[in-house]
Amino acid sequence: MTATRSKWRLWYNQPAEDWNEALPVGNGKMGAMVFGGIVEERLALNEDSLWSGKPHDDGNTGVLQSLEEVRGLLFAGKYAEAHALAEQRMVTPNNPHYGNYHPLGDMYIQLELPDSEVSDYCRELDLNEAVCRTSYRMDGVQYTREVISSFPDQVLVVRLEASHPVLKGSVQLNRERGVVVNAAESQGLIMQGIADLEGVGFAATLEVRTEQGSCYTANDLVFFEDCQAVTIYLSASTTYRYAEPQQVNEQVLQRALQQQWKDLKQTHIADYQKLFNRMELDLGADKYPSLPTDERLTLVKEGKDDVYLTALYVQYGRYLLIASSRPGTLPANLQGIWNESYTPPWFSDYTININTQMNYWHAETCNLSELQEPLFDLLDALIEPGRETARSRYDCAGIALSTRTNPWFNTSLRATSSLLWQDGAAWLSRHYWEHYLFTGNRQLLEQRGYPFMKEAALFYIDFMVEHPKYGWLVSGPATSPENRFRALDGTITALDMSPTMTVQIIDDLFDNCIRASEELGLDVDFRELLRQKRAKLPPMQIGKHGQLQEWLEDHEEIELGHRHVSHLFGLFPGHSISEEKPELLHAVKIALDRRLQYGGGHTGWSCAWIINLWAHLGDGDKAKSFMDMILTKSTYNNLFDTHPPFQIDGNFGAAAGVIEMLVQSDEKGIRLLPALPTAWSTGSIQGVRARGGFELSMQWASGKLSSLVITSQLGKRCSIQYPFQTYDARVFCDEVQVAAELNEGSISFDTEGYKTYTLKL
Ligand code: FUC
Repeated sequence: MTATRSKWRLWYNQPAEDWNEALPVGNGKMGAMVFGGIVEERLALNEDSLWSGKPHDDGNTGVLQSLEEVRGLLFAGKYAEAHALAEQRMVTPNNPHYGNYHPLGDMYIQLELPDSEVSDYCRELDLNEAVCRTSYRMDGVQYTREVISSFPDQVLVVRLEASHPVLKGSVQLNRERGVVVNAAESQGLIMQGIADLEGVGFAATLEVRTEQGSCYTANDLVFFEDCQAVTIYLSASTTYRYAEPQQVNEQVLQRALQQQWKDLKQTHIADYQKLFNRMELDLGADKYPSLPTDERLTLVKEGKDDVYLTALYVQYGRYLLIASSRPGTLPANLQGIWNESYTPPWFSDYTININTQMNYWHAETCNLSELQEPLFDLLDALIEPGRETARSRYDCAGIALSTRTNPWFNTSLRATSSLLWQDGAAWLSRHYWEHYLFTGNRQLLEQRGYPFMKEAALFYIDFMVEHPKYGWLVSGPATSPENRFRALDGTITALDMSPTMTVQIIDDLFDNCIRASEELGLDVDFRELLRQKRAKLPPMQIGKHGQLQEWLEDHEEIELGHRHVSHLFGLFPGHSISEEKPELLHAVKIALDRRLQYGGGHTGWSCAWIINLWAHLGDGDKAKSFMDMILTKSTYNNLFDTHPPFQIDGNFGAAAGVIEMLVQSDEKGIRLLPALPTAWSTGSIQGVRARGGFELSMQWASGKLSSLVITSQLGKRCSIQYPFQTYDARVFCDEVQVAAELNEGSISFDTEGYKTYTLKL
């Protein structure tokens, strides 16, 4: 086995020099960054639930007593006093027990190799098989190494092979903090420890099997010699899920060891491909097939165009979600599941004022719907703590989630007044609703989605108050994440009542709740109440620069290029602003242009959001220029997004953005090639999903659609928007022509009773 020629792969001619060059594998639970060293292999290991800290009570005393006063001061335009009082009474300092996502440790494999030249070195991450490979030749011997993290067998496996029985070396498990490593009874090691600050207890258990040669354990090392092949199996678990992690590891390893390596690997590949193979993408000819990934990236940084690298980035975004978010695991955190630091940026938590949501923006469109399950599990687990926070902080029903949460389900951390933001639950609830729109899974909507959405809405019913001057229903004190402004009284603050994003999120939530309750035939009175309240929300306002205003008043922006573009939520991921409201759409464009003129989009995720916004403004060339910016400014050699440092949201958000350039959908229908850039004039996509339960495959040439096949999973009416009048548009189904209404640039037809349609152009 040497390096493959799989279509989708990241590959390099040298080992990783640091963690940001290593290659990620994962099964949602166990992750590793593989360095591909020649003499020494390092796998930096992770387990998704390995958190320091523990559940704790932040105490919310004082918030409620100050709420009316802070609101009164904001209504009176006394921003300085409101800010001071909120800082004093409404913030909750960081509690160390909030904890951090911690590394599991490292596996080191040392090889004793001849003192000779290395040739034919290659290190690759094969996205078609989810296998990480390293291969090289020395002294006439071919050495190969494969690493997988298997979801079906819940083990991480390293397989070393040599063309002659010469493999000699050792395997070790290590961790900088708080572990004991012991030899197992067989040929293995057990590493056990407890994470800091009364965090989880954990165990990593390793077993080594060899073909030919011998193998033995001494101290905390497993040695092997004269082997043709060495297979290392690792299982890791924590007390977050199991009372006895070590016992669980033993059971997992027993099952894995009964299988031949090739069978275990095949089961892993088959399981992975069930997800990965659902979508294909081609944005044009690959100009540099013989160049390794890092060299391609350098070319792009020098201004060359590389459509394959963009398509690879999308497929990598899909790979990374499959590797970091599987049913039964925790959702992908700020770094997915890959982290080597004990003090990772922002705790490597769930930051829910954009980042966690962005992690899942591509899940539905990229045909990985079920990978949202961990997010839904998190949401359900947040209901009780969210209720408690809503009650104790604000005396409100429903649930209140602020800027961040974590596997301890903390819902009360608001360390400065610029984090006084309550809209986390409302924003996250749209993932449940969108999941329904894409899949039609009514049972999930009824049992979990709608109850969560309703809880989120109940909070605002209680929390909103009438603005004394305008009569609008407003929510606050609140912020436009994480931006500040200079108020009329000169105060620099983040606090206001109902910033634009808050209005848009509440509007979106109420709208979705109304639709869901209609769909389910539930809660007629509640639905009516939501309609009444929704009608009283503040309008979208246009400010002095012609921009969509970010706050209720047209405050002076102080950081004109701020990374968040919160007030543009209504364009994407929301859809309340569209071409039906041209004035607002224009104001969005001015707001976006202003942000960019002053350096906006400078973090990876911010740039990724901007791709999606330009896609929804219908400007493919601009959208592409920000995809290029991701590659040039915010991408490490292993194609991880960098904030900086590494943060995975940009990987996912940019993948989503590319898809939004090709297909968009809402209740009005499906738009084909809504923002196709000039440079992607010929291409194809298969298996992309649209709302209404549709799956599409299409090709385009010279910038025009040339074929389209639609598969309907729910038998719903399908409306397609594309300038069909320039073509002879007919819809065929099994050679039977389906009656289609041909309107201005759109085509609609019923899919009832039919499965697959081919649109002849
Ligand atoms: C938000 C952003 C930061 C960072 C953090 C994890 O707070 O403003 O840029 O991405 O999340």
